Amino acid sequence: MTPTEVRSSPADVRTGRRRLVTGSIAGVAAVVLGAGLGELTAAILSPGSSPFASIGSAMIDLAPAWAKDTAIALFGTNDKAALLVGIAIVLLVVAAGAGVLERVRPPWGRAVVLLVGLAGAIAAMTRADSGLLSWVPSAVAGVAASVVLWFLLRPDAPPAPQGEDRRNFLAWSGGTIAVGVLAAIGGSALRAGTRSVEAVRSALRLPAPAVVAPAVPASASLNVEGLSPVITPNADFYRIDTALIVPQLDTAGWSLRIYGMVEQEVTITWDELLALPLEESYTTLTCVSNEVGGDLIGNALWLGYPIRELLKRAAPTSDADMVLSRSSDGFTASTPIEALTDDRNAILAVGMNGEPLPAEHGFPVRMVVPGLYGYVSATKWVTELQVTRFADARGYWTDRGWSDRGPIKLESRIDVPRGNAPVGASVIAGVAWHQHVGVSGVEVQVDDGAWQQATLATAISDDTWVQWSLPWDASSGAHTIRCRATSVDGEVQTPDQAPPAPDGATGWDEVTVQVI
Ligand SMILES: Nc1nc2c(c(=O)[nH]1)N[C@H]1C(S)=C(S)[C@@H](COP(=O)(O)O)O[C@H]1N2
Ligand SMILES: [Mo]
Repeated sequence: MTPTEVRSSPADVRTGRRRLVTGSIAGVAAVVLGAGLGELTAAILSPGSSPFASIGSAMIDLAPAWAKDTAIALFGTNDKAALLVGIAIVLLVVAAGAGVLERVRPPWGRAVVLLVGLAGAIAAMTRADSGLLSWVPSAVAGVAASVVLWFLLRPDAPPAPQGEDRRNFLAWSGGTIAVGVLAAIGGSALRAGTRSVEAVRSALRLPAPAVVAPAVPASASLNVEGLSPVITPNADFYRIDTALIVPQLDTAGWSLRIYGMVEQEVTITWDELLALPLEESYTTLTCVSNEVGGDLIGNALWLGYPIRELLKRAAPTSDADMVLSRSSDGFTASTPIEALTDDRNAILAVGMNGEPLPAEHGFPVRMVVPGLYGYVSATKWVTELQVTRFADARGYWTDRGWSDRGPIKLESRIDVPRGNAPVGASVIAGVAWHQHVGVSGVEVQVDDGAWQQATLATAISDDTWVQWSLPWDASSGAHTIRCRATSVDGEVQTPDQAPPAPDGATGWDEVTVQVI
């Protein structure tokens, strides 16, 4: 063997590198075109079948609980945008890899691209709200990408094009990317133009309540700048759910079915629901993922019909102890049946702060149950109530390691001051909550001083949070402020720190402020 046989010549290295580059470019171009055509097809067929969203949704459902908790902790309510960016990056890397593979071992690159399309199609078909044709957009994406990949790297094309060939290759690749991007833009424009459910929603006039909520007393608000308003405007209300694409449910097709361990199965349509005497109530929703000091909490005026009345019609059997509510997109929540049959305002809500529910908060109908974290009670886009037993069925998050029951824990939060405060700052203020139990007091400690009673605003009810404040004479320097609440039943908020999983965070909120 002579040395020249094992060592690559400089020309070989250059050719090898060019193959790598042309392969990557062709792979990316093919996949961008496929993805764009897939999104356009989805926009025409049904938004729920978008290849991107299907793969993203499948990842949300398959991801281990810790990954989701980390995503919520890192990105908060932007967790979905972060996921989509992540998928796009991974897809581009896979695309480049498939292109190189096609260059050196055809047809394996095309096979990889087809497999990705197949994965999207399977993901789309396994969604709870999938239709007969949900696989089509991903199939279009996979087939288009593999045909284009074949064309750009076809066997008779020079493996490492130069001169005229190279310019041709780059022109075809660039054109392919441009067509893909245009298709994606066209798809999203089409989708924006056909938001028919938004039209249904904005044309809707909800009936006047049969039971009007008592007016919020002026003393519910302490009028401190920077303090969370007593009622959270819809636009500022936190949003947490597993839906990458907000389900688009028309009132015309909506119905709720109550079945399972009942004597009488009950189905109610939208018109039947609206004809019932609807009741208004203020309830503060809280997410179990809320960290101490976190903002996954909001208070609204809800309009709806008591679930207890509908359950009465269905007549649950006496051994049932849970209601598994299900949304159109397959989310489920396990609610203890007593929370839906006792006298609290557990409702099928249609209105939020005087408007129909916003789409992302569950239009047209969601559940609201005072006293329980959202994951076991607040099902949005709800379509089914299955009366069952904790021993026989589990909710979406229960299956992923969270507690099967989720009563909201006693908590309090400091809203003012946060970060820096000017010398002369004169108030410490925040909110406290223990829904369906009620808060009787809040104490504040500055540095290592004595605990001081804060002024408590008038709570709207035991089902809502309450504002609190304490006058403060801020001297310059760093100060640490803590707060702790006491509930109506005498419980004092524990200093023991617990993370959100598996049944809600505990501990005292503590902020350090620089007074300058
Ligand atoms: N369909 C559906 N409903 C859902 C969820 C979901 O993922 N899907 N998430 C629940 C959780 S965990 C919470 S905290 C509340 C949040 O309601 P919001 O987004 O209106 O604030 O909705 C609940 N309802
Ligand atoms: Mo939640």
